[in-house]
Amino acid sequence: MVSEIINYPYSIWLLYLLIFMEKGEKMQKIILRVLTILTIGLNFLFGDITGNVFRDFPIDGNITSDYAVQQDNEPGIEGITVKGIDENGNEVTVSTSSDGSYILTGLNGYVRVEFSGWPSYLEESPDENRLNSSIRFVNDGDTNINLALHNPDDFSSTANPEIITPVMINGATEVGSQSGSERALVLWNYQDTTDLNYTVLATKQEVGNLWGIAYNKLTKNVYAGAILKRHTGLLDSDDDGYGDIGVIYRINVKTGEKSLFYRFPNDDVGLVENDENRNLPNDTGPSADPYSFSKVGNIGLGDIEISSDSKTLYVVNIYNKKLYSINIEDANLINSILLPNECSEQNDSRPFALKYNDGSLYVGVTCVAYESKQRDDLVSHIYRFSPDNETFEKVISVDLNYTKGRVYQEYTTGKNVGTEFNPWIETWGDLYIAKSTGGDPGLYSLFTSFKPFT
Ligand SMILES: [Ca+2]
Ligand SMILES: [Ca+2]
Repeated sequence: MVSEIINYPYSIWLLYLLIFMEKGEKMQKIILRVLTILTIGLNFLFGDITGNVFRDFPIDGNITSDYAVQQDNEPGIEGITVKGIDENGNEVTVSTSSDGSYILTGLNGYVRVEFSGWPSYLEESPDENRLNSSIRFVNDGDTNINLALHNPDDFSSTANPEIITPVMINGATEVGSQSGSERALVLWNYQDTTDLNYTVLATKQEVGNLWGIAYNKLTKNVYAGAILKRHTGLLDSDDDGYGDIGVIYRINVKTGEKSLFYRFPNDDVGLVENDENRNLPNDTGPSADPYSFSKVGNIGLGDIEISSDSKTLYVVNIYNKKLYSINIEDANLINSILLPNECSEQNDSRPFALKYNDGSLYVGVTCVAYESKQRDDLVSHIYRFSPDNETFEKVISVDLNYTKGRVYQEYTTGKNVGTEFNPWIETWGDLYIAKSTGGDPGLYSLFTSFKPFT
């Protein structure tokens, strides 16, 4: 009540004070009731317009959120311009505060409220009551004049959407073999974590070993890039004796149709022997695979991403350390740009990660200390890429020389193993040979050397 009283026009204040001076308690109550009624009426004439601008997300925990309604997990948006123009032509312009709220004061009667100045990746949210518009016609004194904004890339009509992921299983890609018939790309529902009720989109004999995934929501095509991993095979479709590591496949989720979308020439991605030369078995049993040991993480492709408008596929090339842009429509190369390299030795840079988020493309580059062999040189960098002027802006750097939790403890020595990241190595003999966590140490020796990769 006190806060409301403060907002009373001056004349009402005087009246209120006079009543209190009379000290007539019964009369006070009557007058307060009258004042309350007056307040409601006067708010209509002299009140403020208030509201909130916030970000809509499709999911709150495990339940679907309502669009145009602010749930607990949905933050306010700072810095949105709110302009009010009343029926007398008075104008007031404010900017939303850090919690997304705003107040328009000094307007009267009917007011046109205009919201503007939000980032281009956000749009007005759908609203079943059709009230969530950036232009509103309200009365002075109205509250909860809110604006909900959302990123269409985030949209989901369900809390249990389909997800697609590669699966890496030991063995060669030989057509008709046990390992070749294994799954390489699967689709299932996000919340189905126990029943393994998945759909196989592609097998190893069709696509080899995959990592990078990008999805075109307009055409329902999933794009998947090959990657070199020890013990798991790659196709050799051109039969040149080398595994196909520069390939990106296009697979339609609805029709199952598969095709090669893009292939980097061997010179651009590096070479690794094919399954036969790597002596990979035609089943899922163990293999030595010595040829690929020094090449994992040094050749081939990193992650791939698709732009919000579904027109451009971005690809990280680990081998030549470039970011590629490929036209989704005709699979023509748009351009390639050398990635930033801030490592103490140029050969220590390993680009890999890629993520398109809220209208920006982010790329991860790790300094792996291959040349320097100094743990203090281990650093992870994240850059934001601007396609318009083809520049990179550093967002964050994280030193990776900190002590982390152990992976396990040696049985015989009690030594904690895996408490730090190590400089990059390419020779088997440089691995740390840890003793077993139990049983015969000789029989169960573990070979470890944890490498950071962003
Ligand atoms: Ca919501
Ligand atoms: Ca080949």
